[in-house]
Amino acid sequence: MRSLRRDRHAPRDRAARNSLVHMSTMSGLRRTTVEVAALAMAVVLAACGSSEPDDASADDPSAAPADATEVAVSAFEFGYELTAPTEAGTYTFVLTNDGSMQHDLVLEGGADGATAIIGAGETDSFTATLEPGDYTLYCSVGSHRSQGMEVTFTVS
Ligand SMILES: [Cu+2]
Repeated sequence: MRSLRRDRHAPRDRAARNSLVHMSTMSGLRRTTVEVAALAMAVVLAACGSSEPDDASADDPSAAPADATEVAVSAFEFGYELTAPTEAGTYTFVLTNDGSMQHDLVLEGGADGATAIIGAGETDSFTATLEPGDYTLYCSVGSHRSQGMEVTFTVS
C-alpha cells in the first residue's frame, strides 16, 4: 500500500518539477531572443547612420529642395485648408492629415505630384515646379474629391 501511494505521487511531483524547469528555460530563451533582436536593431541603425545619408534624406518629408517654398496643407473631412501659391516657382506641399479618415493630396495641371495616402495624424509631402497656369489639388480616396476635397488655384 505504502509503495503504491508513493508511486502514484512520484510522477506528479516529477511533472511539477519538470514544468518549473521548462518555464525557466522558456523565459531564458525569450530573454536571449529579445537581446539578439535589440542587438540586430542596433547594428542596423549603426549601418544606416554611417553609410547612407542620401537615402535617409530622400525619405524625409522635411528635406525639401533648398529653393522650394513650403505650402502647409491640412486635410479633414471633407476639405483642405491651405494658402495656395499665386506665383510660378517650386513648391513643397506638406500634407498633414488632421482628419480621422485616410487622405492624400494629388496635384493636377501643368505639373503633377502626389503624396501617399496617409492616416490620421500622419504627414507626407511632394515637390513640384509650377509654371503659370491653372492647377487642382484633390484627394483620390473614395469619393472625397466630390465631397469637397478639391481646391483649384491659378499661378501667374
Ligand atoms: Cu480624402
